[in-house]
Amino acid sequence: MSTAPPPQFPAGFRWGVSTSAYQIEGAATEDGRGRSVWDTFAHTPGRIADGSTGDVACDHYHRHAEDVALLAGLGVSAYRFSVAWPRVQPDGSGAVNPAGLDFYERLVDDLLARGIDPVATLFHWDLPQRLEDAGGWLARDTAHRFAEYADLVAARLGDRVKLWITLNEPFIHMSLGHGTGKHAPGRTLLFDAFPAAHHQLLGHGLAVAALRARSGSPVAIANNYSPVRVVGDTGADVAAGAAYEALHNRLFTDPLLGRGYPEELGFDQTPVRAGDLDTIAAPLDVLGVNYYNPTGVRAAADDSPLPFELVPLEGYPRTAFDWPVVPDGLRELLGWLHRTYGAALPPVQITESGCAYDDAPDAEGRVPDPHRIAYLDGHLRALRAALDDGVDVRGYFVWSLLDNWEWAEGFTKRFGLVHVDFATQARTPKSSYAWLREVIAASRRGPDR
Ligand code: PNW
Repeated sequence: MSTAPPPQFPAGFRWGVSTSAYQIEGAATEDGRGRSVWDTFAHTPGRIADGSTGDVACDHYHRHAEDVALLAGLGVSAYRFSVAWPRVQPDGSGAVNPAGLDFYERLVDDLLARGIDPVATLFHWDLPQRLEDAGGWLARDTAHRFAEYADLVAARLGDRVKLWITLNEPFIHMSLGHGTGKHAPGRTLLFDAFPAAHHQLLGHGLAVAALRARSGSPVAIANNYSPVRVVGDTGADVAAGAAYEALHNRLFTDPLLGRGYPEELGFDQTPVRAGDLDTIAAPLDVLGVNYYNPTGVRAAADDSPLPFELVPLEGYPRTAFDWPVVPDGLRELLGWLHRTYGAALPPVQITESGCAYDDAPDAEGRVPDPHRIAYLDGHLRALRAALDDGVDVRGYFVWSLLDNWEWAEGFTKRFGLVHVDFATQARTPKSSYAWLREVIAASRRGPDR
């Protein structure tokens, strides 16, 4: 870690932390909540590394007041949470569960009372199981159901949520949820998962219109990006890098920013109907960027069904997830977005950035996490460099406030600024929490240090 003071950011820069509903809320069967694909998946033996489920998770549904106090103590200007669709509409369409909307209204009002901007993600992968039973995101109708749900949430909270995020990481939901089956709903369609991409994007576009009709707040989507590092120097390696870039970084962003789907991927365009691309390209106020690490890519072996092979990047420190720590990748990525999309690129907010380490309390009950401090310090310096390069970045959200239920990894990966003892639900701010609090406070004071 650099010993220089952390860099300064412009006045009005949005400091935040992010979470998602299924990863923290628990209370899976309370107050009328319906089942989601993640309830089904987590309760299927063999799917989750430690056999756990999100039934209780961080028990945030009952401890939200304590968690909002932790946000206030950190001094963030914004909090990104997600609304669980099956809490609001247990069957994914039709009847509304008033207790679900009441919960998010209490949370939003509590945040506002503390001077924290509520940033609401409408879909962070927890599709109502009833909709999955009717085809899920492979069915076009799900896009219309999503817009109906967005309208319901905005009708209640449209005057108080300060930034809407329609979808979280539709690429991961398509690829891991519908391509490889590592995530819910566990489909293994490989490249035939494209309809799940198109229908998510169509749902996004329809939801943008619904949100604009109900709320004056800006609208965004949160995509994950990974700068591509070609490993090898043959023409085939370079071509493989370009193919992976089209899949991971452009499949969703090209159509969102008015360019249509990248043709070189050769996806069957049957699900794309007249007018869909215009709906999807509805202007965005902000592009949410989730960044974790770059990806090493080289040409695949001749007998591979894929046009590329992913290879671990050597020579970097690694997190507990075995992801390489590459802060410069953030600057590289933002430069790539800036060059690739030019004037079509909306202002950016980093909607997720963070790392998992095996953090545990020491003999004094403190939780030192110097690796996370070094990680965040490096990424903030890279972000500052990207601003100096001319990229318009308006904020930085850390994943995550709390150690939480990390999808297929269960409770084995701790991403929090706050340690959670899952046996007692005790929350203990880690040393990174105190560090970030000082960075935010210093940034607010301005450059006279
Ligand atoms: C994101 N991958 O997920 C999600 O938005 C969060 O809910 C999650 O907790 C966080 O990143 C940390 O994983 C990802 O395998 C899940 O490349 C998997 C991958 C990337 C992002």
